Amino acid sequence: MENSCVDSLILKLHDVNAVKFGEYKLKSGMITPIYIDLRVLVSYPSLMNQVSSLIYQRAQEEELKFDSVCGVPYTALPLATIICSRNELPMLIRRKEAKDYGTKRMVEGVFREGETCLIIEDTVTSGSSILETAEVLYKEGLKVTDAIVLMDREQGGVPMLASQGIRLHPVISMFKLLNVLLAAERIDAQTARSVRKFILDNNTFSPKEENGNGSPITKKPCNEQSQELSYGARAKLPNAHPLASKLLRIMEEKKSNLCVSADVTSSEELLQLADSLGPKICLLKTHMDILKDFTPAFSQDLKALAEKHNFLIFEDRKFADIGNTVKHQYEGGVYQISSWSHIVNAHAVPGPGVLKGLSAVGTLLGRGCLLIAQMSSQGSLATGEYTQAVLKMAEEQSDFVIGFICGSKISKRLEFIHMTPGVQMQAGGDGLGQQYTSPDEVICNKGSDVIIVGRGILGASDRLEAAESYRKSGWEAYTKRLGQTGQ
Ligand code: S5P
Repeated sequence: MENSCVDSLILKLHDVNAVKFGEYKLKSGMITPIYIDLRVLVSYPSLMNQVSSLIYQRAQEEELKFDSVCGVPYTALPLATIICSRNELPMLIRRKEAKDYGTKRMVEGVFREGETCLIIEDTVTSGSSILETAEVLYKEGLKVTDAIVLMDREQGGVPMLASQGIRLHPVISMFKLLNVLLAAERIDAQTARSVRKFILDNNTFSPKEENGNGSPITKKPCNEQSQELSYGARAKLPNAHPLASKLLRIMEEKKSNLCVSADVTSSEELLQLADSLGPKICLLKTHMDILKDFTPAFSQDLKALAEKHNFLIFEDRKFADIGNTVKHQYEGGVYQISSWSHIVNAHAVPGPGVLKGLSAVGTLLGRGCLLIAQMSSQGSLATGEYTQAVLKMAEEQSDFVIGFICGSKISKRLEFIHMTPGVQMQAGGDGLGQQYTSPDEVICNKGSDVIIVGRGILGASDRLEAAESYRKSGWEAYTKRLGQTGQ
């Protein structure tokens, strides 16, 4: 879906007061700083048409297969009608109450048992009204696998419905809406921040997992988890950064959440590693400044190997300076990092300027950045409130930040990728402060997405065999987390 179409729709929704900022009381009694009221849409026919087209486009993008369409009453009913009429699709109407005469049917329209119905909804908070409609359809023998929503408030609807076997595809999500309104100066940074905070603090699906000290979320043990989406499903989230989507797709395709940290000092050895371990990994992490013989030609060879084996390159540069300096460090100098590395990382210490400087170079090239939210080394200062501040910085610049270097899952936003270094099969350390955790602990219990392994593989007598065993462990921990087996 064209970003510009969604952006212009967001501005129009704001024009017609379908999105309001202030203090509004919800049905639950809760006070919200943002109110979405799409009931006004019926008064704006061209907007109705635009919204209906985008909803239908979303279904096409996902290549959804269905036999009929049902709008959740009442606001989504006319939207479903337009979609069905324009595209000549059979529609079903769900009654709110069974009529007390005649057929007593809860679902009007012609259908056969076992057919699939696509649900359309205007706004989702928890996902409960979609589920309610799905349950009525189930009772009639219909199947519901997917739903499309115009506006997802990102308060737990996607994972809640996923846990019930329904994939929810939003056209607009709350964070996207805020970014567009902020960029267009319709709202100020303070308003955007307070809405973001409200949304993050009021997740309806999983209970609040932060403790009062602002410590990061650590996942419950695997078997107690319910909020999970596969890497492949996360790749398709509408707000996912294209590079994050690409990495998630690679992970799903190659069944690998392994990033090898290729900390070797000769370029020949690095290329040999990339070529031999390439099929096992989703990502190759480098420290170019430890190579004794770097040349620009070498970085091009590495890029070619990344294409050959379908992995991404992550230069672990840990930028930590003012925007203007990191811009030069990223683009120029000996290494010209931005020309060959898909992903880089940065410390949040300098404040948001570090990301502004990097994104000035990286955005046009389609690059992405990981923020260092926690470190694996003993005595690290990146904890507690610092980690929380990093999280906020990432949310505010999610058009360039694709995730985190961290010890455990710290953000509930499924678009962010969590990567964890300090991984070996056996817990322990290296005598210089490094601390190791096992792949199972990192992926399954801590809820991270990618294991970063250096010496666990480089120090093995058979590096390929070691890489395969880390890939297998990481993947098994992930499938365990998803509650699946045997992949
Ligand atoms: O907190 C961190 C962040 C990073 S990026 N701890 C880390 O160890 N790293 C990097 O991960 C580190 O620079 C090294 O390249 C790799 C870990 O290597 P290993 O040999 O200890 O697995």
